[in-house]
Amino acid sequence: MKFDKKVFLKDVENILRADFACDLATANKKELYNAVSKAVMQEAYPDWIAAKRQQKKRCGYFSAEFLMGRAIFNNLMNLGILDGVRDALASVGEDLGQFEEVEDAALGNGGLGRLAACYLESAASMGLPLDGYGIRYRYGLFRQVFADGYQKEEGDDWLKWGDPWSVRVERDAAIVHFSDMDILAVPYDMPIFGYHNTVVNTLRLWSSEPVTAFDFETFDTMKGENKAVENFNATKICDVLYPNDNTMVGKLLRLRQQYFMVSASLQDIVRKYKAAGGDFKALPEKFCFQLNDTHPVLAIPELLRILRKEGLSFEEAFLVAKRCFNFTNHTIMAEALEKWDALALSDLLPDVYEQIVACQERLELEGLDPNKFFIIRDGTVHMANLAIFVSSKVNGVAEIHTDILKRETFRHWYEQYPEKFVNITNGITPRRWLLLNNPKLAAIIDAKIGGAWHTDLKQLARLKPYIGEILPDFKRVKGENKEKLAAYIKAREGVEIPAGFIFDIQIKRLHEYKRQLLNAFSILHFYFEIKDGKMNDFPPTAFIFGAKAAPGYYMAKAVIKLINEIAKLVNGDPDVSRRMRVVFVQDYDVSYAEKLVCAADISEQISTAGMEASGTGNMKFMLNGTVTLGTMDGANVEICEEAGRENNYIFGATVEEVANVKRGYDPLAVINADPALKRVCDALVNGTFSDDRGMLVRLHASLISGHEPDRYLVAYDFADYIRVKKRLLYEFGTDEFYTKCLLNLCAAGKFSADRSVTDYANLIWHIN
Ligand code: 26W
Repeated sequence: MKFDKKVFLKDVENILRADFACDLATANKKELYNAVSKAVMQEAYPDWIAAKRQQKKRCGYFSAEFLMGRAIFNNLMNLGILDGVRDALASVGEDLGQFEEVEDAALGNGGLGRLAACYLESAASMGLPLDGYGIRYRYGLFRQVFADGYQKEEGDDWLKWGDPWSVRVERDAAIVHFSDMDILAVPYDMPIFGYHNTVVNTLRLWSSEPVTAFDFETFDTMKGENKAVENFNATKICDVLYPNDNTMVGKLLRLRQQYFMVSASLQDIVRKYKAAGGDFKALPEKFCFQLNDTHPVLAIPELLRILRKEGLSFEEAFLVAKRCFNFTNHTIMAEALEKWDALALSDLLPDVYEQIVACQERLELEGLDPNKFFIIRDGTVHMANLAIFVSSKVNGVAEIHTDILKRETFRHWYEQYPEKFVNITNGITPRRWLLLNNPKLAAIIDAKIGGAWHTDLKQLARLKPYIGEILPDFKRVKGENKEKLAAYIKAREGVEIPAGFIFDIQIKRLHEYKRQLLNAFSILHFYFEIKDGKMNDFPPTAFIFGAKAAPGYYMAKAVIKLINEIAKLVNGDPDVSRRMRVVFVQDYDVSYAEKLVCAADISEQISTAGMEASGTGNMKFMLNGTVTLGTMDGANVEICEEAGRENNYIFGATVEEVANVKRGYDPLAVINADPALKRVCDALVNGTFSDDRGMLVRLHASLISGHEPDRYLVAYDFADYIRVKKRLLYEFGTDEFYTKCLLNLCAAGKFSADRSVTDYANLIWHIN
């Protein structure tokens, strides 16, 4: 984008006057933020409007979550005006950095939502016509605070800074029909700017409003109909994002949310397609839809419903839908696979349910074994099965994950329809996750190989011959990033972390399978060793955690409490705190991640093998020149393929071993046979820690008793983890070690979301 400082400041001043009745001299931070953002938006409108008019085939990315993070810096960077705006503001005595206080748009939980955000950015940067469709939650993911080491949740009022990057598009409003009420869906469009290329795609988020407040003239079909006034507050549908990551809660409100977003999106798309004179049987030539996990799968019966109303036979509609939809699975955890009670669904959405029944009948026509192939069974609707049956392609998100889908989770379906299944390994956008969050490292790379890697990440391989040369600069920049992070942690958490320590970081949602507990156990073990004088040469290390636990996930919250207790013990013990610090940062989010990722020495990716579909945090660390301490799980496997296993620190049971170990596994025997492990486990229940809620006792019990004791093999992998982690800590700091870091960076090319979306475009969407 062309940038003229004078024009820009004039625009800002005009907006300040019109919207806030103030000027540059008197505007507060929020007013300035809104005016600056809107001034940029004004400049971008022509390209955006032009893009919306394009006729070529587009893909809709349907997702219940988009974890966009903070928009302003990313948008300015992609438009090529980051420095221009910074200078312009500086010339009037304002610091662009002040907008670091602006709330993240946290309309997502974790990996799945952040992936959607990365894909939108990458598609725009690659010039691919991909638009996001989702929900404009009034409150995003809860804000986390610790009280006495226990997690507490607070509402996330992300709109309190305003929403200058969105436009309300009332003309595209749609009415969503439930059996007990009608709800108005109003879209808010957010531009998605490609990197330095004038492409502008759209993220369309739907907001729910009462129909009664709306101008009925817009809707011919509604004219004269006397709609009952709802006693239900329509805005409730979009009130809040469900904070569960990986566990299905069968709440009717969630079902309403899911239908609300897909119905509004499809009604709008079909309405425009029809107005342009489109033949419905040719719809797949103009549109396809990627279903981001099962959450938007009601789109399938909704499209069938709409097409049948338009006069297509079921078979015709079915064939159109099958060509339009594709489905991505993001987890093999059984508790996350969505299923809905058939009665509840048919009560709330009778016309939609009818289409699901028709799909079940269509499936039966294929003459397959009904014990293996079903959509509705025993009064339950299986959303993943519906998605597989009525779609063109089904994909997993890393090689190992897709293999497990084929071999286990969806085995029968794979054997029946092998051509449907493809792998698309996840990726991350290198703009946000290197250029923006680590500009000094980016500059080192630019100076050696130029800037082509910004949109072609495989170019990083060309840095390999220069590793020796850039080593000193790399170390210096890493050190500076660590200083910055340490200052930030001091300010936010009140914990002192010497920047000279090794920064060992685990950041991701809190889940038992991700095994933050295993990491905590290792820290406790090192603590005891240091106390006993057995590790007087322990390399000074800061163990840093960031994670939110679902509010109803008891065990996850117990792990947070444990780690906070360990932090208190370690940091408060002068014998040990010279060699170790522990901090669990509060309210970990995308913006915090940006600061942590560029300052890490060790990336902890330690899930039980077979459980982490891919992971994308692992890629962010790698791209910032960090070694992985991890299991052979998810994309870690491919990271080792690309960067060399010898340049990372791999431990633990493999997928095959996990399956074997689980037969007749006796964790108590493992614990009793290992005095170091026993000591750590005992600490949970022998009064080492304060815990007035008895959480740690239950954590302990989960390892040794119950239906499936130590389900995630913490005890089994403990010894190997300690062995490899020790080796890593003692190897830290040599030139050899930093070379490993840079070899990882050079090999990160595969994990660009630019590659992922290009794969989707070629193999699945057939768009360009
Ligand atoms: C219905 C409850 C629910 C909520 C969220 C079920 C499932 C989910 C998501 C599928 C969980 C999720 O975010 N999965 C993560 O997706 C990432 C992107 O593909 C992967 O990198 C992570 O490994 C995977 O855990």
